[in-house]
Amino acid sequence: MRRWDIFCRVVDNFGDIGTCWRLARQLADECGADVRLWVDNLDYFKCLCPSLSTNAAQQRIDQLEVRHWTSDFPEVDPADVADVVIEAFACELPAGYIAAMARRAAAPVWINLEYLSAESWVESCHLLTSPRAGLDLTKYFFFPGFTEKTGGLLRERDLLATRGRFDAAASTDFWRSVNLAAGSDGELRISLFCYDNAALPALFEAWAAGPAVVRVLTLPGAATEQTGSWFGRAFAPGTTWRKGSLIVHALPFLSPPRYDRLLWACDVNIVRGEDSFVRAQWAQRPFVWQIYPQAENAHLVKLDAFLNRYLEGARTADAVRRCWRAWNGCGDMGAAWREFAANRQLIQQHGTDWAFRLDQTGDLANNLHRFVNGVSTVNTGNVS
Ligand code: TRH
Repeated sequence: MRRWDIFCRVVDNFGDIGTCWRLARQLADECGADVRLWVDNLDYFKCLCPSLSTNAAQQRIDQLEVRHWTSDFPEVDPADVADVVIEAFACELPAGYIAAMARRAAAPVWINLEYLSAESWVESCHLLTSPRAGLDLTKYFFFPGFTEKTGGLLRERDLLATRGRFDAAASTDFWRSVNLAAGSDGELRISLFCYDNAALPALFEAWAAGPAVVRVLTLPGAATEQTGSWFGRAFAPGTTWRKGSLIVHALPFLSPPRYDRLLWACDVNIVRGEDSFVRAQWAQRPFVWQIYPQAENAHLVKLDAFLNRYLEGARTADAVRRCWRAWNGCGDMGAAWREFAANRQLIQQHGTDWAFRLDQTGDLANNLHRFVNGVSTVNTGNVS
């Protein structure tokens, strides 16, 4: 099971490629896999990985082979089909590639890697199979998740140790690298990565009117653009604005390791989508999540499912729930923020305990690698 093909279609934003690239690197680094990553949109990928060429059909990025997945997918020789084929987030594989999978001497292990959800049905659907009609192929559904009955979350082997070594000096170095001095006592530093959010003006008002300095670091996209609208001026990386107790700096897009360090250095993180949401959990700092909005408010069910899991037994459950729900459009943001901030130390402790619990479920890349090896052993009849 050495050769892996991962297919990633970028729907929008950075989460699809951010997750696939992270998985690909971990499979190569920690599981010795030979990975080809097929991506249909290299422009989003380049934001995460500036050394990527957006013109190359094929290129090496560290130990990975990156292929540009275009609509004119090349003819595939069955021998060129990988041992393991990952279809990320139900992106439909090219028809010619599926035909080649069916003609391969030994069928590859075919995995559909699903989106992350804390809903309880995930446990019963994890590892379900779906035979491909007319072809001798089986697809397995692999769900990330928060319990040992799911595939777990992406977490590099050394992540928690590196996080643990990130001390005050490392934090000062990080701030210097983005042209800021270290934080002072009584000041709150908050990273802000979000979608367009109707609750943002109320949150800014609460910060501006609060007793302590709140220094906000906005990331490119809606966070920075909405901040510009709120201040009524253009806002671009490198600018700083102030109103009352609120100071806002616009940061450029950071490389994934530097984004992690920002999460570790801040007192509170506001994150979105899927991958930054997971990184915030490993950061072990109080965080607020804006979930990817879906039609008919379907996302609110997923938000509550996560809150129920995350806050089980937490003393600060009400404060966290109210703040997260307000940030996702349900409630009074200003009041909810004040309650969240007042409970920050307890929420911080809860985050550390939560990360420890998550760590017990293993990590997604290694769980997936183990599962795939189990399937291939059964398929080839090599059960010892
Ligand atoms: O960009 P997103 O909104 O992606 C979303 C979600 O994945 C969502 O579930 C999916 O349906 C949709 O895309 C199509 O948010 P997410 O998932 O947090 O991805 C952002 C990635 O960008 C993540 O890997 C972190 C990374 N990042 C950096 O590396 N540097 C940065 O400066 C920032 C702001 C993000």
